Amino acid sequence: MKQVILGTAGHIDHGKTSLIKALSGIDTDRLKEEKLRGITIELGFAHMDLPGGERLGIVDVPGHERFVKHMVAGATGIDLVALVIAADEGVMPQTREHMEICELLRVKKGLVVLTKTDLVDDPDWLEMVQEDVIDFLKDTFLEGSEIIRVSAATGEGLEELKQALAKLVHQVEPRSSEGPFRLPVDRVFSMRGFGTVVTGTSAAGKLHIGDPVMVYPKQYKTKVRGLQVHSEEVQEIYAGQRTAINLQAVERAVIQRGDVVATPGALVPTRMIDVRMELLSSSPRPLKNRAKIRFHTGTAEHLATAVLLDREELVPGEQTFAQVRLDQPVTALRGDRFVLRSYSPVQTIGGGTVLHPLPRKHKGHGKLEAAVALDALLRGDEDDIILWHVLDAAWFGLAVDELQVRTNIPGGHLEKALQRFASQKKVIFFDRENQRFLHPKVLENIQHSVLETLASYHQLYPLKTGMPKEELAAQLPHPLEVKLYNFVLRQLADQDLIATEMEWVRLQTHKIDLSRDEEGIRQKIEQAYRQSGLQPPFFKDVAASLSGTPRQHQDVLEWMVSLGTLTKVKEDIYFLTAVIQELQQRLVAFLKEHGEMSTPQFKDMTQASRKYTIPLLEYFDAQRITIRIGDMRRLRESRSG
Ligand SMILES: Nc1nc2c(ncn2[C@@H]2O[C@H](COP(=O)(O)OP(=O)(O)OP(=O)(O)O)[C@@H](O)[C@H]2O)c(=O)[nH]1
Ligand SMILES: [Mg+2]
Repeated sequence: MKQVILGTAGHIDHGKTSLIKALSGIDTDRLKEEKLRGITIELGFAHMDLPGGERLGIVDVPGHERFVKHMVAGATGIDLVALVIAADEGVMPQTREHMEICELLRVKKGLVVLTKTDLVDDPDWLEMVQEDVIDFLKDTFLEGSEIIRVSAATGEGLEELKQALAKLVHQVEPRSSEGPFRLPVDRVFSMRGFGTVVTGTSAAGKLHIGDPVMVYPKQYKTKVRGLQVHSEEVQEIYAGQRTAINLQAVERAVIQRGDVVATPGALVPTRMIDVRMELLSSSPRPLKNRAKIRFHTGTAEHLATAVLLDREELVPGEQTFAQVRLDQPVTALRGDRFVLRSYSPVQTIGGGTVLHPLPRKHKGHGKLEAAVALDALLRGDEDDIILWHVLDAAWFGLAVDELQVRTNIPGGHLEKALQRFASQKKVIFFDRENQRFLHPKVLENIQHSVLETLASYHQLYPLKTGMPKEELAAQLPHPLEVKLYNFVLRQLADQDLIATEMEWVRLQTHKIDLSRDEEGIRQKIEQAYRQSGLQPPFFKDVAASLSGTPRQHQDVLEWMVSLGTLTKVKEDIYFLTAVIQELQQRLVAFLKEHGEMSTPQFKDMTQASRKYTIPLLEYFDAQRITIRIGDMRRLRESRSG
C-alpha cells in the first residue's frame, strides 16, 4: 500500500491542529503544557484513510516562532504540505517562514487550506484573502495549487479537502527503497516492557525486524526489536513511512532528536560538509564569511560556521559554495537539503544542498580551488560524481562502501559503474582482495613521484646500486598503503622503468660509473683484501691509507658489497667474497665427512685468530649453512642430505 506523509505548515493559531483533528479524529496536542496554553509545542503525529483507500501519515507542526526548529524537523521527510491560513487573518510571518522552509527542503507538492471560514461573514473579505494568497504563492512550488476553504468548527469543506488530498497522493512519486536504511529521529521515548522506541520518517532503504542498526553520530550499535507503522506492528518498513522502531538494549537517554538510525557503516559522522548554499531574498542582511549559523539537517540542529569559498559575503537572493564547520558531529549524505537560521535573532535565512559530506578542510588558496571543484559535483551526472570522488580520494584510494558514503549512490549501482570504469581504465583496482581502487591520474602522479625520488637518490648516492624500499616509501610526498605501494612498484617494474630486488629499488637506467679517483680507491681496497685473505684488516685501517674523502671510501666500499666483490661479516669486518666462498666449500666438505666441527677445529682450518673465526662461524650460522649445537657446528638439515 502506498504511504504518503502530509505535513502541516502555517502561522500560530491558524487552526492546523484543529484541522488534523477534524480530518483524522486524532488530537495531536498531547502535552499538558500544550493543552494549558492552547498552542502546539512539539510535533504531533496522526494518520487517516483517504477516499481512495490510501493511508496518509500526518505530521502536525507548531506555528509559534519560537518552535520553528521543531517545524523544520517535522517538515523533513514530508511528501505533501497543507499550508494552513486562517481566513480571518490571511498571510502572516510564520506563513511565510514555513513556506520558505518547505521550499528550502524541496517539498514538491501540496495545497492551501483557508480555514476558520465560519469566522468570516463577508464574502468580499474572503475573496480578498484568497487573492492575497494567490499572490503570495506566485513563483513558489505551490503556485497554482488548490486553495480549499474549510471550517474545522462546522466541518464545511472537509470532504472537498479529502478528495483533493487523495488526488495529490497519486501524484507523489514513491521513494526508492534501494541502498542503506536511514531514519532521522524526531522522537524518543521508553515504553514499559519494550525499552527504547524512536520514531521518524524513514528517508531511504528498508528495515526488517532483527536487522542490526547503528545510532549516529554516537555510533551505538544495536538491533531492531520491533517495528510499527501508524501503531500497527509490521515485519518490514520502507522508505517514506512514519515508523516507530523498538531498539534492543539501548538506554533512552543516549538517543535524542536529531540522531539518525541507519544501517551500520552507511554513514560517517562529520564536522565539515561542503555545500551549495543560498541566502533567501527575504534575509535582512548579507551572510558574512565565517558567520555563526544554525544548521538544520534531517531532524538535527547544530551551531556551525559558514566558510564561504569564493566571496567575503553572500548577498540575499544569491548562491555560493561553502564549507559548513559544525560544533558537533553530524551525519549527512550528498543531496540532503538543509536549512540555515541566523544565530541571533533566530530567523530562517537560507539553506541548500549537501555536496560532499567528508571533505578536507579548505583554507587559503585552497578555498577558491575547492569552489571550482565543487561545481563539478553540483552539475555532474552519477558517472562524473563517482570519478570525481575517486580522484578526490587521491593517494588513499577508495573502496565501494567508502564511495557509497561519499556519493549516496546505492552499492549495486556503484559496483556496476566501477566494473565499467575498470574495463575502460578510468579506475584502477590495486587491491583486488579488498576491492580498493584509485584514479589513473593519481596512479600516474604516484609513479612520477617514485621515479623522481629514485632519480634524486641516485644523484645523491651515485655509487649505491639502489634505494632501500622503506626509505623510498618514507620519502614520497604522502604515505602510501603497503598494497598500493607494492602495486606501483610492480607496475613500474613491468614497464621496465625500475628494477627491484629484495629490499631495494633502482631506476632501470641507473648505472654506476666510477670516477678515476674512485676507481683508484676501488683497486686499492680490493688489493688490500686480496692480500690479507682470511685475516683482513679493519676497514677503517684500509681507509687510512686511501686518497679521497671518507664519504668516497664509504661509497666505494658499499658499492663493492652491493656488487658482491666484498662480503660484510661483521661491523667493520669485510672479506673478499671469493675468499669466503672458498672457505665455505672447505667447511661444508669437512662437515660432510666428519658430521661436526668444534671451534678449535675451525681455527685450525682457517689459520686465523678468534677475532675472525667467531664472526665467521656466526656468519655461516646466519647464512643457514651451519647450525650451532652446544660448542659444535653441524650442517643445516636441508644441506646435509
Ligand atoms: N471558529 C473556528 N475556530 C477554529 C477553527 N480552527 C481552529 N479554531 C480555533 O483556533 C484556535 C487555534 O487552533 P489550533 O488548531 O490550535 O491552531 P494551530 O495552528 O494548531 O496553532 P499552533 O499549533 O499553536 O500554531 C483554537 O482555539 C481553535 O479552536 C475553525 O475552523 N473555526
Ligand atoms: Mg497546533
